[in-house]
Order: sequence, then C-alpha cells, then structure tokens
Amino acid sequence: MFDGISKRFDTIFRNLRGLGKITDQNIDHISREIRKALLEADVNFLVAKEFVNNVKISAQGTKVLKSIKPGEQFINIIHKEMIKTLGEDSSSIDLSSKLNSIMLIGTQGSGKTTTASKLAFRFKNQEKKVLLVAADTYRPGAVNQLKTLGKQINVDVYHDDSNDPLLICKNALKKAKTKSVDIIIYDTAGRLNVDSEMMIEIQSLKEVLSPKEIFYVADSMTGQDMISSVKTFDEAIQLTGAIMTKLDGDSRGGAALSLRSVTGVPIKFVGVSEKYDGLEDFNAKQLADRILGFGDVVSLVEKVEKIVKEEDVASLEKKISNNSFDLNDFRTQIHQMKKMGSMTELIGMIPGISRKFKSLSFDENQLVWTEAIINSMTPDERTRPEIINTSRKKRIALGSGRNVFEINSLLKKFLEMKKMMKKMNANQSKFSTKKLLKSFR
Ligand SMILES: Nc1nc2c(ncn2[C@@H]2O[C@H](COP(=O)(O)OP(=O)(O)OP(=O)(O)O)[C@@H](O)[C@H]2O)c(=O)[nH]1
Ligand SMILES: [Mg+2]
Repeated sequence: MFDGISKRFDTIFRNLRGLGKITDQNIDHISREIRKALLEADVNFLVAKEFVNNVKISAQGTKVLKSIKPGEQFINIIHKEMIKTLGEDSSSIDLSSKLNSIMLIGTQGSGKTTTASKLAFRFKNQEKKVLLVAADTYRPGAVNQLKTLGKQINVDVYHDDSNDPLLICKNALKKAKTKSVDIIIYDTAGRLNVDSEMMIEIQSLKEVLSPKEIFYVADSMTGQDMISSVKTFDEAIQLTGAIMTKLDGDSRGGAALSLRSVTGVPIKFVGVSEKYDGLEDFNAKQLADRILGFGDVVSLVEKVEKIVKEEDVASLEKKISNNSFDLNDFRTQIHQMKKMGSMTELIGMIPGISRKFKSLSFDENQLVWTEAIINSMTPDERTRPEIINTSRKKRIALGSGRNVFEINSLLKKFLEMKKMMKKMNANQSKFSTKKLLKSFR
C-alpha cells in the first residue's frame, strides 16, 4: 500500500531526524522534496502546492523547543498537514431513520457491488436488517454476482425481471417497507464514461428514491481521472460521501489524498480487500500514517484483538511462565496468525519494522506446512516433542507430505523458541503478543 510515496517520505524523514536546526534553507529544501513526493504519487497539482505552502508556513513559525528535536517537530507538521488534507474523520453515517437508504454509484469496475456486500455485512453485524438491491440491468451477470455475495453473508437480495433499474428500485423499496428492513442498499450499474444518459438515469433514481446517502465508490488505483468523475457526479446529484476501494493494491495514494481537497466530498469508508469483511471506517490519521510509512499499530492491534481472546492470552502466559508451552499451543498460535491474514501485510503495519522487512518476501506457505506437520503428530508427540525419534520423523514426513529436513527444522525452531521463553521468564518479563503490540502505541 502506497509503497512509492512511503519510501519517499521515509528518506525525507531520515534526513529530517538528523536536522540540528530549522533554517529557511532547509525548509526550502524539504519543501521541494515533499512536493516531488506528492506529485510523483499523483496528488493533484493544486493540492500539492497548498500542502507544501502550509507546511512551509508552519515550519517557519515553529518555536524552538528544548524537549523535541527540530526534525521531529518538522515531521509532526507534515503529519498534521497530511491528516488535514485527507479530511479528518468522517466515517459516521446516520442510521437513525426507520428505513435508511444508501445508493452506490460510480464508474465501471470500481467496486460498487463488492462494497454493497461489505456494507451489508457490516450492518448485519450491527443487528440491522439489510436488503441489497440488484439494480444493474446492464452488465450480464451483475445480478448473479450480487446474489452470490448476498448468499455468502446471508443477506436478502432483491431482483426482478423488469429490466428497468428505476422500477426494480421502486419495487425493492416497497418490499423493504413491508418487511421492516432497516437499511436498503442499491447497487447501481457502472459506466465507462460519465455520459449524460447515465446522469439522467441516476438523477431520476435519486428523485424517486431520495436516498439518505449517495456514496461514490472510487477505485483508488485510477488516479486523477477518478477525481474529475467524482466532481461531475457531485455537481449532478450531490454526493454525501465517497468510498475509496482497493487501497490494498498498489495505489499510489494521490487520488485518496486529493479527493477531499478537490471535491469537498468526505471519504466515509475504505476498501482493503476483495472479501466482504474488507471494509474499514475511514480514519484520516490512520491513512496518513500508512501513507507516511509510520506503520499502522491501531489496525494491527484491532486485528489481533478481534482474533486473540483475552482468556487465551492469559492461558498462554501461564503456559509460558511454567514452561509447559508445547506444540499444541504452537499450532493454536499458527492458526490465529493465519486468521489474521497475510504476514507480509501484518509486518507492513508495524512501524519501523516495515521498511526493513519490505525487501524480504515472507513465505506465506510456511505457516500452512508448519501446521500440516504438527497435524501429523500424535497428541503425545505434540506435548513431548523430545520423543520424536528418526522413525517418528519419517512417519510425520510421510503424513504431512514434507521431508525430514523440514521436520527437523521445525523442531529446532520450536526448541529455540522455548529457550527464548525460558530466558524471558528468567527476566521476569511476561510475553504476550497483545502487550508487545500495545507497547508500540
Ligand atoms: N483488492 C481489492 N479488490 C476489490 C476491492 N473492491 C472491489 N474489488 C475488486 O474489484 C473488481 C470489481 O468489483 P465490483 O464490485 O464487481 O465492481 P463494480 O463497480 O460493481 O463493477 P461494475 O458493476 O461492473 O461496474 C472485483 O474483482 C472485486 O473483487 C478492494 O477493496 N480491494
Ligand atoms: Mg457491479
């Protein structure tokens, strides 16, 4: 995510950290570097200009503080400006009406249908009754796509054969009223160009349905073109927000950074994966941290907290402190790590570490085969790995489809881990993933 711009800022910050004094000369130099970084990431020209000007003014006005190094002060200014440019937090949406309606619009392939299901999944988890409406009558397969997604998350999808988006939406709304639905989400068709026919259709949809929210679903990979499209739509039907999708891809970040400043449309949510749970509240600070390469500890902690239960942590701590941590526990840990998602993505969220690890490619399969090896052991072997002799190793290798060398390497790593835990116990410092992560905050 935002690799190019993060790398640029990393270099800028490294130079800044060594800064003894903020002078007009180094303000000019750093400003030029920031401008270059922003333009390279495809940030709108005017937004970049304003960003740099604001940073310059703040830097010139900084007071010399004894407790903070000048470079750190400068970094803080850049961070603050980045948050301001992204548009502060604005993810809250009002769902207090009896029936709340959300219309999703945008160009082709931007992620409307996927986002519709992500929103539905999120609201369903908030105990709301949701109805998804398949109002894309243009693309063959569009209705089925939404139906499949609806089935996956167990949310009703309205569709009929009328072949007229307006009529479909009207019928769906009628049904929603009779079925005491809390939130109705209209998934509309995308078009390649913002042609007038589409605008007329969307305008009449808006008039008839008066949706409470009209979200523009914006593909963050498409850059400045997307910004002008948001502007056109906003002028035509007054958007209430934007959802920035595909932030997990190799988007340069420029569109996300320019959107709010150029169009005034607030970003409400961000899409971070293809899956239905891959939608996050928009949080300017969090996004600024990602863009600037500060890592993203809050997301990381949230992710860990979602999966690792408090009781499990306590029991794990106990096992580590009385030295009874065995391969069963190790397997549970691996299982949890797998649930958290890609290791490379997780590592990228840890501040400071991210840059160093970026060049290393983490073998995601390693977790899978490590688990397979442990699965092929008997319960006794898992509790007392020291009994695993050569013939047992051969049997495990056969069962897991790995070779003896890999079994040896896993056992060696496990023993090393135990040794490390013992050492940590001796130092009286308790180990816990959560505590470790929280200490980054
Ligand atoms: N990685 C990633 N992929 C996404 C995200 N959102 C959508 N996609 C993918 O983008 C592609 C297009 O998504 P759709 O939801 O079908 O887009 P759409 O806007 O409904 O497309 P049309 O209805 O054809 O206009 C699909 O392959 C999705 O899986 C996201 O946040 N991250
Ligand atoms: Mg679609």
